[in-house]
Amino acid sequence: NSTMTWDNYYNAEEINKYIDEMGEKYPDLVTVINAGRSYEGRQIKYVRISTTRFENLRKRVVVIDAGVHAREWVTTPVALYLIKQLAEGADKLLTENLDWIIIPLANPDGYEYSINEDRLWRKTRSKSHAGSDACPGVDGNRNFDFYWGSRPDSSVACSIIYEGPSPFSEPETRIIRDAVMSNLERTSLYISLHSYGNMLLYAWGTNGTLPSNGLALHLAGIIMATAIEEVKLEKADSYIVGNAANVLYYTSGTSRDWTRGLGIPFTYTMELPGYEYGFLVPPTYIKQIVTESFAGIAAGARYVLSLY
Ligand code: 0X9
Ligand code: ZN
Repeated sequence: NSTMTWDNYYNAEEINKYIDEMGEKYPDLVTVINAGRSYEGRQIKYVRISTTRFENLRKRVVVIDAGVHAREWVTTPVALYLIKQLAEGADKLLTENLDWIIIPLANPDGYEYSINEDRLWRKTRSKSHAGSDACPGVDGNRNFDFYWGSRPDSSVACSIIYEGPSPFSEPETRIIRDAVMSNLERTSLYISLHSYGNMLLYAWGTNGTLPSNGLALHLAGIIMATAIEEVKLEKADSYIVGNAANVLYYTSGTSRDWTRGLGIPFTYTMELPGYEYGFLVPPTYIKQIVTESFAGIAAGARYVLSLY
C-alpha cells in the first residue's frame, strides 16, 4: 500500500494505513498525529513534515486539508501525493525552509458513506438537527467560526450547505481548527482542497470585499495557477483566480475565511479539476491531478517563502 500507484481511490482505512506507513518510512521527517475521532469514531490523522521537528519557530508553516466534502474524492490523493513528494525530498527548498501540516481525509465518515451508500454525499454524518432522523450531517465548510450563522441558506438542517447547530459543532472541523491553531502565529499559507472547477479562491466569501492583502492574495494565486497551466491537460480549463464570492458564490463559516480572519496572510479554497466528470473523476486522471496540483502548491509555497 505504501507503493500507492496514483491510479486508484482507497477507502478510509487504507488511507490511514498509507499515512502511518509514511511516518514509519520517514521517521526523521514525517510525524503522524492521531488527532481525534470522527462522529462515527474513525481516527482522523494528519502529518507534520519538518526537518527540524517543528522546533525551529522561525520557519513558516503551510497547512493543507482535503476531504472535508465527502464526494470530492480526488482531493485526498492530492494531499497524500504532497506528503510523498515532500517526504522523498522532491523539493528540498520546501522541506528545509518550511514546516508542513497536511490533513488528507478530514471527513472519513462522509467519505465512507459516499463510497458505500451515496456517491454524491457531501456533509459529515452527525446526528440530524432536522427534528427527526431526516437530513443528518453538517457541511464542514460552513461550520467554521467566521460570520457563522449569517446566511439563512445555511441555517436549514436539510440543506447541503447546512452550517450546523453551532460553530465547530463537528469533531471533524474541530480537528482542523486545532491543527491550524497549533502553529498559528507562524503559519503563512493555508489551502483547503476541494473539487471541482479549477479555481483558486480567496477571501472574503462572506461579502465579496477583499482583505487588506487582496492584491498579494491575487498575485500568489496567479503564481500557483501559472505553474499548473504549464503542466495541465490540454482539454482542462485554466484555473480562475479570484474572490470566492465573486467567482463562485457567497458563503459563511468557510475554513478559508476563518483562517484569513485569524491572520494567516495567504488562504485559499482550491477547486481541483473535474473535467467533464464533475465530482466523479475517473481514477485514470488521479496521476495528472496530483502532479499538477503539486506543481501549483509548491509554487505557492515557494512564493510565500520568498516573502520572509
Ligand atoms: O461550497 C464550498 O464549500 C466550496 N465549493 S465546493 O463545490 N467544493 O463545495 C467553495 C467555497 C468557496 N467559497 C466561496 N464561494 N465563498
Ligand atoms: Zn468542497
